[in-house]
Amino acid sequence: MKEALLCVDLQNDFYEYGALPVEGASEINEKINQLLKNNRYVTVVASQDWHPQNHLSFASNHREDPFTPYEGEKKGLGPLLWPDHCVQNSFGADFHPDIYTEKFDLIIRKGQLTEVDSYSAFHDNDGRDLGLAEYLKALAVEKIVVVGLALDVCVYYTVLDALKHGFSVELIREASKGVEAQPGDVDRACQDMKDKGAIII
Ligand code: VGL
Ligand code: ZN
Repeated sequence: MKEALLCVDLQNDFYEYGALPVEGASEINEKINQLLKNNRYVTVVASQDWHPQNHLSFASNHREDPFTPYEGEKKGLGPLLWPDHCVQNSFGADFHPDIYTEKFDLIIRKGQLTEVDSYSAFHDNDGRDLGLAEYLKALAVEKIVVVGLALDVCVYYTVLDALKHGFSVELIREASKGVEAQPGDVDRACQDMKDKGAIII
């Protein structure tokens, strides 16, 4: 079975020193680099959160505090507003310097439209296709191994979309960490991914 490795949002802003820090994020790098170096994948894809400074997922653009619920009408935003993060061409949007990015074959940049967020690497939160499923199917990929940040946000939505597209999905738990904006988010996300057919190892 042909396998792809999908590295979700391994960007400075999601590490301990970043704008939207994920606790323990740097602990996943060694495992991810091992996977990147083993050359068993048909292709290695990385997603990159890539927002304009005026992005409406940023609490600052609503004069609100980060992590407050989004209460507007736009269906491509929410449920939460975030700190400013992964602004296009900023240090925070760069991949972590320790990650072997030379192994990436394709980079999917998401969240570029001001009024729409994109948690999944497959579709934005409005349903717009980012081209990843077609790319993987053209390579006859059947199974996707998923790693990265954040387990309870972008990894979670990416895994659900991968399952919807008919791929087998394996999430490597030691190579992913969550934001846990609400206590229990990581456990709930893992349970839901399992219920929908993902393998968590
Ligand atoms: C993410 C919140 C906002 C993520 C991206 O990569 O999990 N989370 N934008
Ligand atoms: Zn974002």
